[in-house]
Amino acid sequence: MSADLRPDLLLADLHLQVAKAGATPEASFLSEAFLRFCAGPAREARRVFLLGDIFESWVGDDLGLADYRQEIAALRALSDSGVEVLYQTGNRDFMLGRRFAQASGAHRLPDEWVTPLAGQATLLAHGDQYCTDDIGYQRWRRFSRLPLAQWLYLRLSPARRRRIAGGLREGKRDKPASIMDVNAEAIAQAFTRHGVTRMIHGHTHRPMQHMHTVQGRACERIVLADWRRGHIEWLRANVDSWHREIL
Ligand SMILES: [Mn+2]
Repeated sequence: MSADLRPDLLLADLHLQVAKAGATPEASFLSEAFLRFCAGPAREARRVFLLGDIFESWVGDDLGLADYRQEIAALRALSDSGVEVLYQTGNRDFMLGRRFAQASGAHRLPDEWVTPLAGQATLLAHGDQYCTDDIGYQRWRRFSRLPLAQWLYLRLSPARRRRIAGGLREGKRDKPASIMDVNAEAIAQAFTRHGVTRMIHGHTHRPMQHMHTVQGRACERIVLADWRRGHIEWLRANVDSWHREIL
């Protein structure tokens, strides 16, 4: 049997918005771009990695499956076509649950995941866990991942859940840019903890290729771009190289 030469595609921070009557042009632009991606370039991949914040807001599977019906159907068609769809959750869509996985056919990965990619073991993450200078956020992150906190949240009314999610988005706007980026020490520790020399993450919306030296070893950190009007991007990892594809 010949080797599988299909590429892996990686994307993050699509921030897909709920498409409904009166939706902003931005919302439908992103949604249409995602549907085109799923029906087009993604079909040639071996694996598609969604590294978090696929959805601008996910307030529970009961509401999300209806809010994002088209996007989930597109993921289902993609996974049914034989492409492995894998995802991590971000700070916006960490409430993605089992019913999302069942409906989409996508498989959830832990918050840090090492996999062979473009010829070397690569650590994948959303990236918010490395923003350790934002102490308030890290405290919130720990709390919001507690099963009891999530259980209680899901018992609130839909309107209340949406209000809380909206309030959290607003609160983030006043923070200084410096604490919104990753912390160098947290990054070094992640390279060391997983024994890898390459990592790929999103979250910061600062697409870049960074070189780090960690315990004498050269390490590469690739930051994925967020999606916005006029800039749709994913990373294509081939057998032994990678590049960004930008629409
Ligand atoms: Mn994020």
